[in-house]
This record gives sequence, C-alpha cells and structure tokens, in this order.
Amino acid sequence: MTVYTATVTSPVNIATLKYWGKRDTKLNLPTNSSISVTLSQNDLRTLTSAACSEEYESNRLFLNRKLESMETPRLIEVLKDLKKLREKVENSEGNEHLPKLSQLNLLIVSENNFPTAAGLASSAAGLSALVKAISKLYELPDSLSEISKIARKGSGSACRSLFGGYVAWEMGELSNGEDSKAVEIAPLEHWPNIKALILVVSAHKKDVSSTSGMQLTVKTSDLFNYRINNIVPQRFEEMKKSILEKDFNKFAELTMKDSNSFHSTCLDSYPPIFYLNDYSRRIIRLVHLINEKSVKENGKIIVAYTFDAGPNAVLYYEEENEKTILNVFYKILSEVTGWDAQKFDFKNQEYS
Ligand code: 2P0
Repeated sequence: MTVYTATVTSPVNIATLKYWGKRDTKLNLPTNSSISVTLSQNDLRTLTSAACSEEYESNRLFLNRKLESMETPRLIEVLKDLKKLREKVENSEGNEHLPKLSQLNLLIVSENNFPTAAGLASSAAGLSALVKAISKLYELPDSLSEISKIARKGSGSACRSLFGGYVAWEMGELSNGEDSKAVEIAPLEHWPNIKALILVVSAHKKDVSSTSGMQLTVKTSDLFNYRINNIVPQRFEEMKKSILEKDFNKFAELTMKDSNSFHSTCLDSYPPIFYLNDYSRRIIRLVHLINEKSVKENGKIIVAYTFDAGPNAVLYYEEENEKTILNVFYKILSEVTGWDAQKFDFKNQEYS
C-alpha cells in the first residue's frame, strides 16, 4: 500500500496587537488588523504529520493522541479549500502523472508540547500546522499569504503562525475574505535579540472560548467600537514602524497598552469576561515597577507584558536585559513557592 506523508512543525504566535472580534463568523474575518510575534521552532509548537492513502476508509485526526472529529464546519471548509488547490495542481497541463491525492482520505496526527486551550494560542499553532502539513503533502505551489487565508478559516490567529518572526494579519475589506491574510513584517533574524518569557499561571482550559468571548464583546461592548475605529488603525501602523526600527520602548508601550485595551473590552462585555486573575495583575504591576526603575536610570522600558484569552503572561524583552528581568521573577517565585533559581541548570534545562 502506498502512503504519502508530510511532517511539519508550526510554532505558537503571540499577538502584540490583538485580534478580537469577527465581522464574518463563517469566514473568520476580523474587525481589526493584528500583529504578532511567532516564537522560534524550538519553543512552543505543534508537530503535525499528514498522510493519505487509498487504504484509508475515512478522514481521521489525532490531537495529542486523542481521536478528534474532522467533521467540524471549520475543518470541512479548510479541507475543501486545500483539496481544491490540489485538484488545480493535478489538473494542470503536464501533471497528468501526479497521484490523485485530492481524492484520498487523510490521517492527521498532531501533538502540542504545551497545554492545549489554556490561553497559549494552541489553536493558532494547531491549525497552522495542519494547513502547512497538508499543503506540503499536496505540494501546493501557492504563497504563504495565499495559504494563510485557508488557515484563517480554521482559526483566525492561525493565519499568522504560517510566517516566522514579526507578522501582520491584514483584516482586508472584501466580504469574500480574499484580502484578509497574513503578511510578514520582518523575519525573526531582523530583531533576533527579542525574547519571550511565558509565565504559566494556570494550565487549565479557559472558561470562555475565544470565539464565544469575541461574539459577546462585539454584541455588547461600547468600548469595542471605539477600540476598532479610533485606537487600532493608528496603533497597527505605529507598531509595524517600531518593529522595523527596532524601537523597543515604543514596541513595549504599544504591546502593553493593546493588551490592556483588549482586556478592557472583555470587562466591558455584558456579562463581563474575566481572563486575567490576581497573579496576572501582580505580574502587570511588577513589570511596571521594573520599567519605572529602568526608565529612571536610563530612560528605557525593558520589558512588556501581554495576555491572551487566559491568565498566562507573555513577557517580551531584549536579551541583554534577561538577567535583570529573570532575577526579579525568580526572586518572587522563590519567595512565593520556595523555588530556588540556584538549583536550575540552564544548560540542561533541569531543576535539581
Ligand atoms: C490574538 N486571540 O490576536 C487574540 C488575542 C486571543 C486574544 O486570536 O475563533 O483562537 O479561532 O478565530 O484565533 C484567539 O482567537 O479565535 C485569539 P478563532 P482564535 O491572538
């Protein structure tokens, strides 16, 4: 039996300008453009293998070794689009010899190396990896931006994970979504000394899913309209500029303000949505204390926080400030939990 396979990894991306709100729920068209940083392949990521064979009697998807349905409306759309592109390849002149993979059932095996659905953008990495793996299996010639439109239909934020580094998701204007796609602002190497530290405050599944949270915010928050019309368009341009100019002060300020703005619209939803908890708020206060000190000393903001639809914090900083930042957090951690940073072997990533 012939089995065709392809394997890829796709890292998590963490938005610094948040996507929150859909203008079309079927096509996953957003109410604002967003920006994110895709972590490196060595960090949080989904590993996905896609296979197809004449012997497979149905489509099957294993996520973290659990059989999941592939009959969800979103996955049906995603597969339909990918198969359509493969058919185009198969039907184009000179490709008559290619196997008709578009007619075969698929087996998808996917594993995350981090907690699923705990506000760590698992759906972004997961859907992006799935689309990437099938595109590779089908040997699609289309650009990443083109493929990102398919990933977007699976999960909005997934479209950004197709690119590494600094990525924008342009909301687009068309009602068919043909211009709502991810584009690269700059590759990771452009600003390679930016690091992300993830503080997992809770690995539990979130109470309110992003999809339903967004719907509630769009429907009930007055602040939301102000955010998408008066705040985000200018912030989008400013943040892109700060990335291209490697202006950490500006990038950090915009990132923190946007996280706060997004969580304000959650609180302004009715009934309110609470994603942050007491630990999250303590982290926010601590980051501002660290920055106040360094701004006083040398005018520099050295660390930025951002929170997605959950209480876990992502801190962005430049590598040269890592020691200062980690020292503060290790000290707090050891005071609160008895955790001893001296016992952590960084080279081997082991705690003795
Ligand atoms: C983001 N989030 O920009 C924002 C910030 C959460 C907070 O994208 O319904 O899982 O699949 O399009 O992409 C989470 O939303 O939602 C998200 P769907 P998704 O990263």
